Amino acid sequence: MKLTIIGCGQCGGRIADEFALLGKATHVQRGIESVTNVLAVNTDIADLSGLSHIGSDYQHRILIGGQKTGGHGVGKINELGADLAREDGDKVLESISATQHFFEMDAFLVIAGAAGGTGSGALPVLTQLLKERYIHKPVYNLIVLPFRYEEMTEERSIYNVGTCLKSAYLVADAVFLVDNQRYIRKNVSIRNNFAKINHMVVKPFYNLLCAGEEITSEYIGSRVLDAGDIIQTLVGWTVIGYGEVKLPRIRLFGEDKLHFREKITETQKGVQAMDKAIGELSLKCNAADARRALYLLTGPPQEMNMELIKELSASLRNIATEAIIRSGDYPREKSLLSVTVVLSDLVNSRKVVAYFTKTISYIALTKRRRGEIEHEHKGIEEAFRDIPSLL
Ligand SMILES: Nc1nc2c(ncn2[C@@H]2O[C@H](COP(=O)(O)OP(=O)(O)OP(=O)(O)O)[C@@H](O)[C@H]2O)c(=O)[nH]1
Ligand SMILES: [Mg+2]
Repeated sequence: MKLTIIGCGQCGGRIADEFALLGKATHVQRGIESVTNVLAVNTDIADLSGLSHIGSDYQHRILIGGQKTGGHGVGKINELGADLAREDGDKVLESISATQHFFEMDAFLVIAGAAGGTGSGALPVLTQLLKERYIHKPVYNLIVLPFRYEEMTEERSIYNVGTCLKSAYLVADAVFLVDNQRYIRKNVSIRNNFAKINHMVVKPFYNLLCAGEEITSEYIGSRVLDAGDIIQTLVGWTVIGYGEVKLPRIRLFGEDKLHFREKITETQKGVQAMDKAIGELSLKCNAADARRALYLLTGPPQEMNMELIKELSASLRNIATEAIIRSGDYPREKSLLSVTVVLSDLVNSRKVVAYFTKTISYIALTKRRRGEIEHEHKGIEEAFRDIPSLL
């Protein structure tokens, strides 16, 4: 699958930068073009300057609202981020239409942190512009949710998250949710952590994007998971996870056959990789809430057998009880088995509902502070309607 990536704001720009690196890696390591173009869009010149892998020309690092903000960001006001993206959206569309091989790409991925100002506001607006301009291409979002400490110390973050999630849900074909809190590792400074987190956020896409683009016959699986399968799976709230298990190779002397003990553990290893992928999902959620799911098994060709695939399908079916499951195998590794899992079309994501509820409380609180009368308690559907849209 080939993606065009647009990172908005600091968070979105940095994750897009990591995707640009992934694109270079698939090209150099496998001869595969998985990322056709990567852009960063920001109101902040310093943030744009800090990127490493995205082209440094004005068509790849796009400054919006430069005259209004002086290139210094929107200070967490996501309505302003949305307005500036609307005013300068043409810059982004022009840059995209100038992309070489544009028509080879399968979908857009627009990325931002929901709690900030620029990215949170620009993401839904740019998504809408892309949907209007390129009606036949799916537009996906990848939205990063804040750390717990940010929610506690910065009141406005919750409101930004609530309005960003609602607006994105209204326009995007699917929204990947990524919870920063899930990636916190102890004893690492935040600065290093961001680089690490971004790497972990992007890694699950590596095999997923490559699998359907292989042209060398030895790397083509018996069941190829291609862009069509991925597009059919991605709808609404979505999470992604990746897990791998190393394979010790004790070959029988002079033969290319497995020792019988290894053969037994091989299936267990596959299931172990699947369990890890589920354990490492980008947002904690209940797999039974997914209406669609897919998994991709990657490993050495001799490890890919029907038994293993059957076992993995059963293992995912056990937890994603309501989902249509698509799957594929990709014979592309030497000494590890890895599993990538996508759960999509999630109904009642608890975390999302909690954001909507908290956003409503925040709106009520600001109204009370301003001396405006607040109406009585509301159900979630009514609450969803009451959250302002950025579109
Ligand atoms: N995973 C990850 N999260 C980030 C990164 N940078 C910022 N964030 C998160 O993104 C949120 C803040 O959004 P930013 O992207 O900094 O804000 P912005 O879009 O630049 O908007 P303004 O600076 O307010 O104009 C917070 O929740 C941060 O924890 C990053 O590189 N990786
Ligand atoms: Mg910023």
